[in-house]
Amino acid sequence: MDRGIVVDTGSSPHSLLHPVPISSARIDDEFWRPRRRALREAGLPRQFEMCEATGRIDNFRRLSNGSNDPFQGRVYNDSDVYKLLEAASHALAEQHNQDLAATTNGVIDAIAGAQRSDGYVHSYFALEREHERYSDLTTQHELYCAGHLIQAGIAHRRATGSGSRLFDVARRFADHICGTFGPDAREGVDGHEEIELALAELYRETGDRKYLDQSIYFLEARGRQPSLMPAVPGAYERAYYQDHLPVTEQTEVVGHAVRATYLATGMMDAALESHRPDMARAATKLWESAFERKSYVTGGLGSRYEGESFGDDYELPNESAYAETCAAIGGVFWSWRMLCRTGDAKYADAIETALYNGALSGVSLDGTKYFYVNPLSSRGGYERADWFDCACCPPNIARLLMSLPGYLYSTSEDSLWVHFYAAGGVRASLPYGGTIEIEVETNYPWDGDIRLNIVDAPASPVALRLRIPGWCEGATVTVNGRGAQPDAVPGTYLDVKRRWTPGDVLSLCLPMPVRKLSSHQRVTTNQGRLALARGPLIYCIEAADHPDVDLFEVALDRGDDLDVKHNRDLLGGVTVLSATGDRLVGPAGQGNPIRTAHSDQNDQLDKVPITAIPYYAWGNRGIGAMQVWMPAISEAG
Ligand code: FUB
Ligand code: ZN
Repeated sequence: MDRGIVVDTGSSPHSLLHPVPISSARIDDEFWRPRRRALREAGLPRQFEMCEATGRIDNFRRLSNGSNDPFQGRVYNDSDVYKLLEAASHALAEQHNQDLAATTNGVIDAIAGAQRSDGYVHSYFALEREHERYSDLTTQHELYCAGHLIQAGIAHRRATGSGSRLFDVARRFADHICGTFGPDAREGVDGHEEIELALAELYRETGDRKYLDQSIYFLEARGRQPSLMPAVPGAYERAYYQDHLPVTEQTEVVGHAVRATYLATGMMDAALESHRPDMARAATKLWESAFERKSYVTGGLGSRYEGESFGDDYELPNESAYAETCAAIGGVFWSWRMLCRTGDAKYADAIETALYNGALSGVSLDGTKYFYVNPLSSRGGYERADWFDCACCPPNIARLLMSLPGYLYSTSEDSLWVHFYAAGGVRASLPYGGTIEIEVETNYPWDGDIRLNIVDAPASPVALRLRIPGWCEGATVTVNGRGAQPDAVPGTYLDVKRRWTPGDVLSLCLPMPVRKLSSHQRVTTNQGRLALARGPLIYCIEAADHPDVDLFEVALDRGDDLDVKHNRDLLGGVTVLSATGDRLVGPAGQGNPIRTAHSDQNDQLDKVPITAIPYYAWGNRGIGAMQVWMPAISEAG
């Protein structure tokens, strides 16, 4: 119990970093607190209502109440309920809530009632379809659902203690799976990865090696010749399922984006838990492919609607970006394990980008509406929804944000690592002995001043390892008002090691000038364009701030400075960037999409005020156009 985040690498022999449990870290800031509260108080209850209204929970009840009611919805609907239970469990771990606990227990009863006598649980493959069990692992998500049940069970046990009924149900199903699949039993692998990471986590939770072996079996069952995934009607080509090559031979991230991120996450679990440098090597290559050549500036992953998939290198269209919320979240899970194994700050940078941008945009400010697809440009007409037929994203963003305290800090040897900056605090045991407690004061991400107040520390020296984000030039540190360390290199952790005493104050300043970003020349849609960023936030312009302007005619001057102002009354409090931009007006009579090249020079420029808001906050003021990448002009020539 109380080991916190589902990604519990505490026992991982090949992890450099050790986790700090959710309940040992506190987030108490103006940025995360309101949105996490909105999710906890409005979003989670609403998601439970939607699961009820759409028959997702009745699907379980029909197996125990003798009603013979038909199954409702999509074959993988059980997984939405499990992810929601996981989110609720994280919320309960942090703060008890009578209503949430009661709702959670009611749903757990329904699931427990649906478990078959041999441990199997899937509300679709039951009763009239019991005989179809495991008949189509390629497309039917049975082990995917099982994985989410296992993760939910673990989170519930960590939140509530060893008597968790959900955990018992999940473990029995895991035992059933271990007894069914393997080299000496039935060979098989699921078309949607998820069981792999869940079984690795179950190994961490129980110490029973058979779960890790089973996870590795499923990893290695991918990409065999011939495939273990039958090409059933309606199936995609093998690369969609990452089944085109053995996983350790894959070097380019391909296929369905959520599947690909979950696969790499599972590979990293194998690398963290057992001696599998081959898995780590392959996952590292895949990470470079995904994050260095196929990732949006927002941390969005997966550029194609077709197959919800990764595209080619630098294929990153804005308006037709897919960038599913779940894929950005999968990228966080994956990068977190890369970070745990290496301590390399570039993985933390990737997590931060998704957290503040392409994942966070998945939920509305009030916590009750969701994006599935996260474009970087919209002509309007696109808005968040309460729910979806395929509702994978709402509970996924909920479970990520509810587990957020577990991502802020890690420990190693005599060090406390501070990965992400949020007001609050942490009390952590250090592997070399002793406990360190700090209070954090900051207004991050709106400014980069961070104050760490030492509350408690061991008598021996402790290193505070502070992440200097890759975007931050000129960071400075003082201890008790005196300059401590000159070299704060962007994209590294800065070590400040000393004997700390209660009352010591470490101040970190991360300057946050506005940054104008451009794209690699191969990102064709972004040529001649720039995007705005400040600190970890990517900005966009939205119609609501420009009522009389067509956003697609707005350009920014490369040389112009932008004003930076915090507006407490806008969008829950945001720092906005403003400038005088240019409205591009084409030469008279030239409405045709194709013009002679020289006529571009005749474009007229009108001055227009531009206001940019953080990308995560767009779409909270009605339906309207939005742009991240804006045309850039150079008036100075
Ligand atoms: O197939 C289950 C989930 O639904 C996937 O992860 C999402 O991409 C959506 O297709
Ligand atoms: Zn999704």
